[in-house]
Amino acid sequence: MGRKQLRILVTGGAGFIGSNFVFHMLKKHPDYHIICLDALTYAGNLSTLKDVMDNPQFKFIRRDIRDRNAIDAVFTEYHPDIVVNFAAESHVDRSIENPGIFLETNIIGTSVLMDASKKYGVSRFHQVSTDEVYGDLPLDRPDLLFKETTPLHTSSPYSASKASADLLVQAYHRTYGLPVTISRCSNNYGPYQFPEKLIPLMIINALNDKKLPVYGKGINVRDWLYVEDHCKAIDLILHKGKDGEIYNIGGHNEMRNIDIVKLILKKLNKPESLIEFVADRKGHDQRYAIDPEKIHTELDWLPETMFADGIEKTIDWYLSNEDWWQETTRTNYIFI
Ligand code: NAD
Ligand code: TDX
Repeated sequence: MGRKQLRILVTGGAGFIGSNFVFHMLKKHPDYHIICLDALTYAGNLSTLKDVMDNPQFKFIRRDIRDRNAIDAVFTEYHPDIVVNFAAESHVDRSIENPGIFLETNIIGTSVLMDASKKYGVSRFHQVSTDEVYGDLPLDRPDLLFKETTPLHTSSPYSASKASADLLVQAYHRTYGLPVTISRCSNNYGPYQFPEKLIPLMIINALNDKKLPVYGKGINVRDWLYVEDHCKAIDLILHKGKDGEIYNIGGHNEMRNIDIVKLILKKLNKPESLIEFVADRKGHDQRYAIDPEKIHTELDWLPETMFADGIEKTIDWYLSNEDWWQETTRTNYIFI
């Protein structure tokens, strides 16, 4: 893909990773046009985008990726060269309570976007997927990692819906020749993460001297990546990735939930007595661990933010942006 003033349609850009991606792209490629499409569900927050709303290269449109007519009209009006699909229902606990909306948005919504991409023509459809499509790894086998060739083996309705979308993306590539790429990233953390996810929930509860609910014994392992590193990896895939390929993204940073919770309490100078062990998540995945060798060797990507720095920056961000999380927890239904 040569240098060109690309028009990129970013779906789910009012959410956590999508908004960080919008910021990254406007900064890194100031000549690109970014069209941000988001339905503003409970997880989407327009105030997140306030600093870029007046940027002439940026346009926000409130649309639902399940709405075929609306999506068709968006493609007619904006002619995107590239689509990056972040839009999704993303919280595992919600998928266990109410799977239906996950199937609608994550599977049907993705197919609606790909139908429009096929009809109007795009040079790339990029699907933002997750390491959860591989299922989990045992805690006592640190030698095992998820590779791009690891079979899909999902646990929750959320991960099953994301894996279904991945299969559809591959089907559109093989059947219709749609130029696609898929990235599967490990757990992200950083600014603007909705406070139902582990790290922001624990920071905010600790600040409010509320109990910190740790599922089971807290020994489940996640592989954490600073959100900016994820955004840089997607940018690279758009420009240098090969059609039809899948790229795992992760930084070899495995941690137990309980250790993250204790670290947050320590940084905030709060007592460990705030920790409350609660009933385990149904079907709780034990361990995720990404092998990022392919994106490293083929696209020269490496994570830049070490966890010690990233968690510090993240805690500082929540400390200085209380307005954001107060507003988002007031206006949107969440579990805290
Ligand atoms: P998020 O829940 O913070 O944001 C999702 C955004 O999508 C919200 O702004 C929401 O309003 C929007 N949205 C939801 N349904 C929509 C619809 N029908 N039409 C249009 N917009 C809709 O999620 P996130 O954590 O930023 O995750 C973004 C993507 O990255 C998801 O596809 C997720 O599966 C994937 N992912 C997330 C992580 C992680 O750790 N958070 C890791 C790997 C992959
Ligand atoms: O209150 C909690 N207590 C707790 O112990 C919450 C919310 C979570 N947990 C545990 C469950 C997990 O083992 O912490 C771990 C992380 O939980 P989440 O933040 O809900 O993330 P996870 O289930 O790992 O999924 C995340 O990573 C992959 C994102 O939400 C997904 O969108 C992404 O695909």
